[in-house]
Amino acid sequence: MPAELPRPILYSFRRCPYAIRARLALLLAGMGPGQDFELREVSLKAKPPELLARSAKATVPLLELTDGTVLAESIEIMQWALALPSDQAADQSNDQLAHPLLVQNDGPFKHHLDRFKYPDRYPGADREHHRAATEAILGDWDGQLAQGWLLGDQPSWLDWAVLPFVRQWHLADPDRFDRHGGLEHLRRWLQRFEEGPELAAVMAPPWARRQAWRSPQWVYHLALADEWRTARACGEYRRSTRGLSLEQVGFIHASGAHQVEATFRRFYADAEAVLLLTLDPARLDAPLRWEAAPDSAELFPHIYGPLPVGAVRLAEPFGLAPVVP
Ligand SMILES: N[C@@H](CCC(=O)N[C@@H](CS)C(=O)NCC(=O)O)C(=O)O
Repeated sequence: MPAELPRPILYSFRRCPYAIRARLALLLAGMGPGQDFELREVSLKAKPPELLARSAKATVPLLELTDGTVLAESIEIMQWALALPSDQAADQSNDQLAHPLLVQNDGPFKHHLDRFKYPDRYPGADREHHRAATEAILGDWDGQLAQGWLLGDQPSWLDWAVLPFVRQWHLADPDRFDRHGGLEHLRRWLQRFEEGPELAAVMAPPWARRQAWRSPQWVYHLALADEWRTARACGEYRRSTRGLSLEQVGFIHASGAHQVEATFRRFYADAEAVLLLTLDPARLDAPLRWEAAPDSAELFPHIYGPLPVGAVRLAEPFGLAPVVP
């Protein structure tokens, strides 16, 4: 079999507006996940070690090029994908990062949007104040959209960069957005985006998945949801595999990133509520050994002791995607 050529790697998060703008740019540039780059959907609650190793801030999106270059800002990814000029020294007007509307979007608009959407996450945030601040900015943008798009009568990188954030405002309070006077141009602009094929494409597989990418540096365990609930209540998990305890087997069965589906098919396919636990080996107290299963030469991770709840980075519902005939 011919060796696979190295491809850029995109770390992304389905709902993140910065990641959406990066995926849109890659789509518009004619690139696709699985072909032109590898897509790694990330859980922001458990960022994979590979992402943490690439950037201290470890935000998504992040694009790692095959020569090791790391693009850790969504606008850099857009510049790269759309081959936008990015030479600040040559021409200030070509520097997308400095565009006043982008600066306003990524700065004050995003600041107020977050506090308007999630006032509970920001102690002391006055939702009405932040809503009014975002509405004032939207009103300004509406004036710019008289020609249809932010930079004229054709869509540009700036529209793709800003639209995912305005979409979030719409999702936060659809009734108010739809009734608001003075936002007619902006509503038409957003509606075209929300109903267009580009957004639909980048929000669905293969561009966006609901399950996180599995790092080969972690190990995985399939658990019945009620057994995991019991473990959380007492601080440690003591099941080995379906129907057998740690005491009966002597270790807890686990899988490597590439083995989860096969394990699921063998033991859990008919179970009702199955969770995939993502385990961080560095947080285990007991020894972890890769050992051959009794009837095969394939090595599996075995944990020789109870699993502390704190070693589980993620617990997500798991099932296999239906097979498309
Ligand atoms: N300036 C960055 C911002 C990216 C960003 O903040 N992404 C969020 C998700 S929407 C994130 O990764 N948050 C996780 C964190 O900050 O730890 C960009 O444009 O790419």
